[in-house]
Amino acid sequence: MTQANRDTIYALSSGRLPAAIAVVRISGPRARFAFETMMGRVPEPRKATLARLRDPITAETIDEALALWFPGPKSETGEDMAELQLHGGRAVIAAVLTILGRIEGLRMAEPGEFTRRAFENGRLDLTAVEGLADLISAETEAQRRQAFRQLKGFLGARAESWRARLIEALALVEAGIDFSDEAGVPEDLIGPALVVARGLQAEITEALAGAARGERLREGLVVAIAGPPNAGKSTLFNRIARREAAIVSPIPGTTRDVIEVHLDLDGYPVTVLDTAGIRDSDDPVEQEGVRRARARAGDADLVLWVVEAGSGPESGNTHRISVDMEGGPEVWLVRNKIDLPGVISPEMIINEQELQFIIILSLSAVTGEGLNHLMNHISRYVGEFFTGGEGALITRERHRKALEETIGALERAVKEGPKGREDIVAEELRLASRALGRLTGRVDVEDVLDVIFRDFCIGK
Ligand SMILES: Nc1nc2c(ncn2[C@@H]2O[C@H](COP(=O)(O)OP(=O)(O)OP(=O)(O)O)[C@@H](O)[C@H]2O)c(=O)[nH]1
Ligand SMILES: [Mg+2]
Repeated sequence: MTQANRDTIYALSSGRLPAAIAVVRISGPRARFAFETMMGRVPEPRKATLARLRDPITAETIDEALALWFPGPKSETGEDMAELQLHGGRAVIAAVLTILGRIEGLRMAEPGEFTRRAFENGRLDLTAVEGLADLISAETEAQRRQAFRQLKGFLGARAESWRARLIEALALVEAGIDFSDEAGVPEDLIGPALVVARGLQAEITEALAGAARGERLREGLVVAIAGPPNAGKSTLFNRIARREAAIVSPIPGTTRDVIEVHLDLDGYPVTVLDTAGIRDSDDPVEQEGVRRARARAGDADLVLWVVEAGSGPESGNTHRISVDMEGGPEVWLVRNKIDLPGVISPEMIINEQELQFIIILSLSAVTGEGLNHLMNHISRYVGEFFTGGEGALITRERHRKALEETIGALERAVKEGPKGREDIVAEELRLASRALGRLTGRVDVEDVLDVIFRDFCIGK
């Protein structure tokens, strides 16, 4: 669709009303007309201007606002954009939106539509769009940093440069195919193309190595509290959450659903889960709770396996987790209720199963003794998980999939070898570049042709 016949969209872009200030934005070919209708003029570009807004039908003044005018294509969406900073009252905004709705060619924006237009007009690539979404939902310092880097093209620029090199390599091979019988075009173009492919393969593989870190930083590291019933899991969970988020009772089998809280540990996001006590039960509801507990603990990064310290048979349950979790999360043994009489100290642990754990902590979720020690251990674990190396390039499964696909195609091209079939190498390089193009959202075959003609000047 061309610029001129697109709908002009508008929306309240700021948060919940009432508020001190509310921001209404308008984007599209009729944005100028919208300003003229409401204010009788259009402010100077990019200069905050005080303006009276009037209802064009009754001529009544609605509000006095700051008006900003961003002519396209150098605006956020790439289109003409108008922005109003109004007093954030419900009636003010309702009146302004009503007036805008009455103007022909204007309609309310759909979710994400401003950003979508920015993408369609080439103002942002797909990874930057994702970075923007992440920035808006970032809850911790480290998340904010990662999202901002991505919005600014940390991944997009890398992917584009990989793709540019790939297209050069592809152009070499295609030139070999198309013009090999013509004088002046070198025969062996596959060799140099494969050198490029091999280099890219190594670089992308290295970038993928940090993928787990980047994805986790977006979603938060998951710490699951699990263990036998009545061990004090929910009590510990409430302590960590600093509120009564889960029900605690002396009746075993109290917790059924998985409950979660989000924490900010030194700027890193952590999701803590409380789960149902794991035991065999005839109650179908409890069975489901246990199934969920096992599943979520199995998918967690770290499991705190809580038992009653010195409770003998209960700690015998510890073997179950080590069986369930093989190759899965790291598991720490948390011996709870050390305030109760008859508890043996950790140095005295003679139970072989307990000794299998790398980290054994003793605490009382009721008195709080030993809790700091646990939190310090968790902080250190989280810190170690996220640090090391520069910021992760890959933050989503989508990125990982696209890059894995790229590497797969590069691998197949490289395997074909310099003496291999040109058409196969060309096809694999094309697949690789398409996968990269999907990453940034810029799949375009035209640029392959551009490079061929630019570099070889065939001129016929
Ligand atoms: N003395 C003492 N009692 C505790 C401690 N932690 C928990 N309890 C008590 O143990 C009982 C069970 O606590 P919960 O936190 O509900 O245990 P849970 O592991 O979540 O139990 P389920 O949800 O049934 O699996 C409650 O009566 C708690 O008050 C502790 O450190 N010391
Ligand atoms: Mg519980």
